[in-house]
Amino acid sequence: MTTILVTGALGQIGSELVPALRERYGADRVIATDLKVLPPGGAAAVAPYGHLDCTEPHQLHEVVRRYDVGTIYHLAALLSASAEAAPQLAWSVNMSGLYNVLEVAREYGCQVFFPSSIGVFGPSTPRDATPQVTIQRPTTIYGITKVAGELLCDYYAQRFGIDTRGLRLPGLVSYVAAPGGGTTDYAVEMFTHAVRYASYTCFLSADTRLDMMYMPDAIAAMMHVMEAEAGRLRYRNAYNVTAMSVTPAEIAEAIRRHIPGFGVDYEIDPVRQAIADSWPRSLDDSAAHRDWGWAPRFDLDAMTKDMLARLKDKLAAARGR
Ligand code: NAD
Ligand code: AKB
Repeated sequence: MTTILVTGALGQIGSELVPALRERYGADRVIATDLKVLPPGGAAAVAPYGHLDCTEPHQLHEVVRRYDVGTIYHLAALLSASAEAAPQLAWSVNMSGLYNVLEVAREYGCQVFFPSSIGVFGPSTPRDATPQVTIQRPTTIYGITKVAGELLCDYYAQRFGIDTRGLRLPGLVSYVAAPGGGTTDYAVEMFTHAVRYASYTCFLSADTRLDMMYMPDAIAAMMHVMEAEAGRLRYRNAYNVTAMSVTPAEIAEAIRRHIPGFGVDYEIDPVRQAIADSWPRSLDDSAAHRDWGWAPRFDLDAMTKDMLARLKDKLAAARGR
């Protein structure tokens, strides 16, 4: 049996994907890797863990060869706001990293998961019920790397027969690890600030509508598309998936049903607002429903209830330490 390699494993998604993969396929079969150097003793908690810079092809080769890797979940990337602050680095990590992963996959015959994003769309894309196949002319460096990534994954599938699969993920909401430099991070911050301080200053305007998804649904979607029968996948790279289309004001209102005094004010960050304004307000993910049975479990109210309960437990545990 081959093993599963996860790059960028210490980030928002990897922190929950790695335990889910280990639960399903066995703890020893999932190798977590990241650029981050763990503090002394820290590696034991996520073992098997290795330092891996995906822009260094020889490091990837070494890990794939040594652990007999058969599947790669390639999560390492700079997200939209971080990428806009460092476009050259974003190109290097997001494009060279993916190219190196695809090359090693070609050499060793690995299956590859590529997390694309709603960032592949731009101002000329229809913004409501954005179709699966539509205009993709993003105006961010993040979106450009994600469109190029989708195309590169399709190329490796067609040209070299590599089993590449991807999802266009919306903003992900989670409580395990903090998000890393995205435009949709406000949603996670709003929940954590609601529990800690009962107030939050939001960097997007109250009526900015974007797609979101709770992390358990995102993890299920990734594992589901990777296990789907290949013949059913009409759009390998990548499927639109969503769970809800919401604004900051609507999330705040949902939180207020549990924390009545929760106060939100708005101090717009022009960079992240411009990114959000270039993205869809809602996605049409009917192709994913049809082709491989995608169905989210959490809507806004279910996510809000679970997020607040988990965050309160986390805070209580931290205070009891
Ligand atoms: P994150 O920023 O939380 O984590 C990314 C991880 O990659 C970090 O731990 C970082 O240390 C690591 N990394 C950075 N450069 C690296 C390098 N050169 N080599 C190896 N590791 C490196 O991101 P995330 O939210 O976990 O996202 C993972 C993937 O999913 C990304 O490709 C992102 O574009 C995509 N995605 C995320 C979301 C979301 O809302 N979180 C939405 C759509 C798509
Ligand atoms: C970001 O905001 O950059 C990510 C994404 C939607 O790709 N969360």
